[in-house]
Amino acid sequence: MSARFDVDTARKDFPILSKPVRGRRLVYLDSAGSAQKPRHVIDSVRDVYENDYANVHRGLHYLSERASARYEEARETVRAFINAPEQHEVVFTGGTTEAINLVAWSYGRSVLGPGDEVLITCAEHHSNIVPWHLVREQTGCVVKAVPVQDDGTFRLEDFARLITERTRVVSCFHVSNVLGTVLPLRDIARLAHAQGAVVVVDGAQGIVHLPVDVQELEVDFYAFSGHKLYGPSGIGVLWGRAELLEAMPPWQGGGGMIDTVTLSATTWADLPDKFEAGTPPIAQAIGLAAAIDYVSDIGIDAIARHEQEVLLYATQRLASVPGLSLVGTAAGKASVVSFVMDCAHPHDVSTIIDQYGVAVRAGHHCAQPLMDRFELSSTARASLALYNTTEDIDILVESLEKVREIFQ
Ligand code: 7TS
Repeated sequence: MSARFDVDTARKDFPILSKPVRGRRLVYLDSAGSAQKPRHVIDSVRDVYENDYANVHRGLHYLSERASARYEEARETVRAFINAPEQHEVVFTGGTTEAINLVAWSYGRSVLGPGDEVLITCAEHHSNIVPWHLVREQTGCVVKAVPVQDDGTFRLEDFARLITERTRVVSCFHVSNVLGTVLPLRDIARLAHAQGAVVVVDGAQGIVHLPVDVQELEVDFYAFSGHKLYGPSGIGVLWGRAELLEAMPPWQGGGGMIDTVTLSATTWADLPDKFEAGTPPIAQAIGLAAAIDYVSDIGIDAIARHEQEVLLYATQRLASVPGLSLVGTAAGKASVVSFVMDCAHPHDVSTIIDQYGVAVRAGHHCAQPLMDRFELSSTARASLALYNTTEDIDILVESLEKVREIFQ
């Protein structure tokens, strides 16, 4: 792991960053939406298709064996990255959304009954709200939400108050995709476990900015997507404790997840195959492993330190733009900066600064309950990745000055 991180060198690893946008330098500040890909990932995906591609776990021929071996090596790479105890606890999914749906449909539907409680927070992405609403319709469970303070902070005492003996599941983000707030997962897990509830973590943003050790966090499930971690889209991970996954029924049926099938009955395969029905995202899993290798080579701590420097700079510069308000200023937050301007709607802000090559996301960020809480319909959001620089922030701030000139 390198102690010093050189952002200019790292930027050269990402081919897209040197392509002009509207004739200007690309300032890509939408990595919370999806991150750009380093050449190492792009090359590894191409390499699979050029050299080692076939369906996995089905053929006994050379290419199927090669593809299967690489697919399973990818699982080991993920296991090591999150320090999961066992390789078979790592289930490949299509993304965070599918991973949370797996937990909701399989675990949730089997343990939840009328009046049982699922505790989320008011800042969840819709993918950690809607699956629980769907399961509520089937089970009669109750979905409650932990409130947020004005600065984007969550109070542990609110978790303590809302986790009761009726709570069966606590499902919450690691890093908020709107506020950047980091939740104290281990403290939450201890409160939940004391009441016999399990903890599901939406790690879509957490895995990108923080070192994740699922054993140290003491959580029960951790879900994330490849595409936000510099890997391909269409691949994600659900890690779960073996004893929980083993007791859970499959939620999708098909090839690859069975032990035996007759016309009248099916028995399931062991973990992790039980939860991987159908042809999995093969090249994508291998590409995700390449992304993890890339990130691990630089060092997630070095990346986090760099991002924190740029975040501090961005926070200070944006706070000095007249009429701009930051949404989410919790201490220790990760690299997501949401803001609103008094002179223009976030959609207009985003459209105008796009003319200067600046890509930010504007909208509700799939977190409508959080928007309601702050009485906003949307925000603009600059989200950072390892390749962002203070120069990117300077260009962002200059382009926001243009917005002010237009609207005032
Ligand atoms: N959870 C969080 C916290 C997220 O930020 C996202 C995606 C998801 C879940 C869903 O991930 P997926 O890969 O399954 O789609 N967030 C965003 C975003 O903030 N802007 O675009 C996508």
